[in-house]
Amino acid sequence: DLVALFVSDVHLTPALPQTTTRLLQLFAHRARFAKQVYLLGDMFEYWVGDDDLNDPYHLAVADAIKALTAGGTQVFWMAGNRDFLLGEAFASYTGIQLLSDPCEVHIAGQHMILTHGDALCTDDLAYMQFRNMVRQPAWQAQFLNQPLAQRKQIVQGMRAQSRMQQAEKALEIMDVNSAAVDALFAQFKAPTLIHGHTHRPALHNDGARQRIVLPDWDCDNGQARGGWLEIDTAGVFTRCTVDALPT
Ligand code: OKV
Ligand code: MN
Repeated sequence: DLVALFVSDVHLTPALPQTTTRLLQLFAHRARFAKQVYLLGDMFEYWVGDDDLNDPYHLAVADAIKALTAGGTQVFWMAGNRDFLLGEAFASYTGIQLLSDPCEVHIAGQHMILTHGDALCTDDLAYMQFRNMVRQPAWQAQFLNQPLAQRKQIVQGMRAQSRMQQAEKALEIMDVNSAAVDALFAQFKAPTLIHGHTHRPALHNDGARQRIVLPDWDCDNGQARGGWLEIDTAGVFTRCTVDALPT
């Protein structure tokens, strides 16, 4: 029996209609049978503030999450490096519960650590600096104080600059730092770590501990990338791909 399901890095945007459809299918079908759903970051390609919830695309996604929580499934949300500005207004509209990063959970008798994963990429010094800046409440308050259109423009500018420097691709494939992973395992003393972000889906098991890396999604561009992780009542994990969804 399905207990919980873990998803991250869907990068929802109207520019990826097939990816959006697949995620909504997951929410409408398999996820309904889970007691809990954990959304572990970068569900949106970017999020500039909860006042953008009026956007019909964002509203459609929010309504799909709302239908899940209304059906009795608990939905937990952890911020990624693209949607860290999602806040209480979105949470109360959809019924999701916001998680801090990292966080410790016990599910189906398993003690585990959940994190988005970007904080583990400590070798990327420039990104760590950027992250420290934009995660500060004061920085966020002044950013959110600007008009919605201006915020969108700022983020589009960042994205264009990132593409221009071809930094996006190079940095996006950067992997976790193993000392940062060791420190996280040591801090929580849990044998299991689940994260996304790196776009390197894998199951790393060294006998003492396991690190499960969730896949990124891209069902457009002629690809069928994407999937989620399930845990059943016996505490057994299953990795599922988008191919398992109804067509
Ligand atoms: C994505 C990464 C650039 C890594 C910014 C609010 C802020 C979203 C954003 C801006 C950057 C994503 C959306 C990009 C990933 C990089 C560099 C390294 C390690 C805000 C919401 F700051 F304005 F509030 N961002 N872009 N990197 O250019 O696509 O993942 S991005
Ligand atoms: Mn990410």
